[in-house]
Amino acid sequence: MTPAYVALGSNLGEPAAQLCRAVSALAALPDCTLDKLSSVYSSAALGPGTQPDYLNAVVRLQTQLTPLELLDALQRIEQGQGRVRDTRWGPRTLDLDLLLYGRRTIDTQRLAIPHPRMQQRHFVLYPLCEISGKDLEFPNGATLETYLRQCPAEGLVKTQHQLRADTPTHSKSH
Ligand code: A4P
Ligand code: MG
Repeated sequence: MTPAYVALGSNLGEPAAQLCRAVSALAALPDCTLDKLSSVYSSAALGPGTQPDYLNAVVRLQTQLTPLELLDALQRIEQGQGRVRDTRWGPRTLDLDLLLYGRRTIDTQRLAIPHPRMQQRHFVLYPLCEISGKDLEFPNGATLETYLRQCPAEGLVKTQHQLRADTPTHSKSH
């Protein structure tokens, strides 16, 4: 089993409900165990134009899927929740980004791990720290603490929403 961290984001169509549905779908993935869930955080949208605020969270899976199999699974979950890919950084019902996969580095067009922009994003780093601790090591040997020091939490608000894996969308098959 390899630990894989996944970032969840939504700013359309009842974001809190979208995140809970995504958690249920992640919990139901074959060859994966969902073992940690962060709090849900709110922040202003980073990107072009005016968009609704985002809700974000990070979860950890222990997985036997390969990185590409996991990416495929994440994209199927996004599509299942009505994700339409039009504008880059545009508003979305659900965004699932693979942040880290063990200590692997991957740099292809389809998949880049660690996620290339995660080190600059408070809405990724702080929920990640909540479930991994600040000593988490990146493939380059840097710790999460180093990145947190360079990324103020200003504008990031911990909400009362709880991530729950309720009402599984399908049963788990092995
Ligand atoms: N891809 C490559 N590496 C990865 C990876 N590690 N995880 C490829 C997931 N996908 C990866 O992604 C485009 C392509 O990236 C995929 O086809 C995949 O093969 P996408 O999800 O279709 O497009 P996107 O999300 O619009 O682009 P991107 O670059 O993932 O956007 P970001 O960087 O995730 O930014 N503001 C707040 N407050 N909170 C947010 O969550 N999110 C974004 C999206 C902008 N502003 C935000 C937030
Ligand atoms: Mg994305």
